[in-house]
Amino acid sequence: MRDTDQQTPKDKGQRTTGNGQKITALAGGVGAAKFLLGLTRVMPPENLTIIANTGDDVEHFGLRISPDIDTVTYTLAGVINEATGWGLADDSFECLQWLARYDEATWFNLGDKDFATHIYRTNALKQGKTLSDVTRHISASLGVRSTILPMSDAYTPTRVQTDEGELHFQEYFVRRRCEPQVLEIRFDNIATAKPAHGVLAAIGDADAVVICPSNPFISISPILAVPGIRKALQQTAAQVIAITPIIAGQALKGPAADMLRDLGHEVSARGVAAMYQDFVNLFVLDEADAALQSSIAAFGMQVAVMNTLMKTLADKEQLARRVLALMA
Ligand code: FO1
Repeated sequence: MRDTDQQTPKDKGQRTTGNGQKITALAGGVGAAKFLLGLTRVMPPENLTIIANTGDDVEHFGLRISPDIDTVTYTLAGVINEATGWGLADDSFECLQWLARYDEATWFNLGDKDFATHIYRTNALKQGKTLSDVTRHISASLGVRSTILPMSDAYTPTRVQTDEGELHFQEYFVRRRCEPQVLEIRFDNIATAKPAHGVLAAIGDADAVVICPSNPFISISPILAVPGIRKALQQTAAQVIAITPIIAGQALKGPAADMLRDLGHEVSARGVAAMYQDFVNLFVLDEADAALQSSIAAFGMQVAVMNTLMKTLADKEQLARRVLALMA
């Protein structure tokens, strides 16, 4: 439970209600994007600010790639490849195939249209623009009405220490398909990174902050590790709501369950709640895990139980509506 503020979660929820609520979300990639799509369909998208993980960012072929920012942006713009959850719909891979002729690595599947985003970003960064500037321009150009902020303008790539040595997160995740055992995770340059402009205010001024159903180690922890962000979450008067990324001991996508195990945490939604207990007021648990409710409440959080599986657009909207109702 936060130590700086004695308000109960219920008191916090009474600050503002209805469509005027300002909501800030901490987001990773695919799981977060699904929830945020639902959210933007049941609330005014302009009232939503998204703080996106950039720990997954990678420099590849000399280009700066920001997968989580792009996944959220493309999803909210309606141009995401729905089959994969990342990349652009109806893309082709001619450029990558041609690169293979020069013996370049092709394990990271960059589509031809997607390349344009990375070329634009890299060029703009080279010209002195910040990642925040670039992100704003790309999202505005694609018609996204919510605000998307990178967690930081600094490049802080996630390094995964494994039984095969240290790997960039994308090498661990895509090239090595999460097969190596994870020993430790660290974020380059994080000690000197600053929250991007607007990030701390978005947390401090929100009516509610939502921690999206994202991997706690490689999607949410990099955001929390930017100096000042975790403290802002502990100190905000906003209700802080986390949605479980783990259902019945399993991650819907990606290595969250393996990482909980490898890094010595309980492999359950309770294991995730324990990681967030210093700043979360309310934990959203899947109904499959209803039995964990009282032991998570013992961390000093309220617990809400609902279906958190988001297979269809209707599921995404329903989860978003139910999470919004917790704020009313
Ligand atoms: N994920 C994969 O599993 N395989 C890929 O080849 C791949 C390429 C890729 C290219 C651009 C992009 O924005 C995302 C991409 N992703 C790919 C997804 C990405 O690795 C992860 O979803 C995130 O970094 C974890 O949130």
